[in-house]
Amino acid sequence: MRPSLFISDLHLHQTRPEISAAFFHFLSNEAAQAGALYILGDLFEFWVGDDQLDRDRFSRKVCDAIRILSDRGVNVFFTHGNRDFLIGERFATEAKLTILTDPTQIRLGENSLLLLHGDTLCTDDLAYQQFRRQTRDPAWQAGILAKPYDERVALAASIRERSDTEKATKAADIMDVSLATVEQVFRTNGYIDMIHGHTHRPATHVHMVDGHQCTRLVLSDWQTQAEFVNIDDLGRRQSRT
Ligand code: LP5
Ligand code: MN
Repeated sequence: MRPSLFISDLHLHQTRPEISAAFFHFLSNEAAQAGALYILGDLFEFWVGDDQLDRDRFSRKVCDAIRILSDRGVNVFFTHGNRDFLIGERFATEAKLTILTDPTQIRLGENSLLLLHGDTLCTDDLAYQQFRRQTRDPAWQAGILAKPYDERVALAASIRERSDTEKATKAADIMDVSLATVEQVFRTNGYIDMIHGHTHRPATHVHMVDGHQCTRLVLSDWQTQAEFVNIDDLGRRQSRT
């Protein structure tokens, strides 16, 4: 059996050629040897709707590279991030991947794992949670998707700018996960281990929750090289780069 690989927070964009190169290399090497690839959100720097595939050649190239991986027999899964929550069924079909709800439980060998982007754990960041509620509302999304593409790109840039301005004034711990929320998520999901990204604080945390030992693996964002976690078919973690 081939292992499962987990990645998140690549923030792919044509202005980050070194990360794009690392991603394409990863797809044709490590990922091509895997049984499954789980992309846990923020694959793209931003996504304004699936017509981005027609309007942006770089996005099309990423989509095609994922489809080639899928055609090689690797099962590809995707969870929405806070940058690419507008990825839809057209992208999924053309990239030949499956969109997972957040959170999703999977089984690897003896072990179950909970997969999520991680932004839902950051409940102390009230401004972000308000933004999240608004942007995940299907009516809001339909209104946005009805706007012209160029307008959506400009809107995304202005939200990015405002987000960066607001982040500069937020305390660092506000932007990390809330421990109480993490414990509650372990509780409601039967104390299985979890993997998430979003915080860009790679680590392996062990939590004791109601007498259960639970592991929370936080994926790294991609800065200069491929960053992935490899879990074998028995559910054992093999390596981290
Ligand atoms: O992204 P990151 O990691 O730097 O920061 C996040 C939170 N910020 C966000 C916003 C994204 O960066 C921007 C997403 C744009 C792409 C989507 C475009 C598609 C829709 C528009 C196109 C039509 O998620 C940041 C968190 C941080 O993680 C840590 O968890 O703190 O949260 C914020 O900064 C949120 C701000 O506090 C509030 C943002 C207000 C924006 C208001 C715009 C109103 C939108 C209405 C538009 C009609
Ligand atoms: Mn994120």
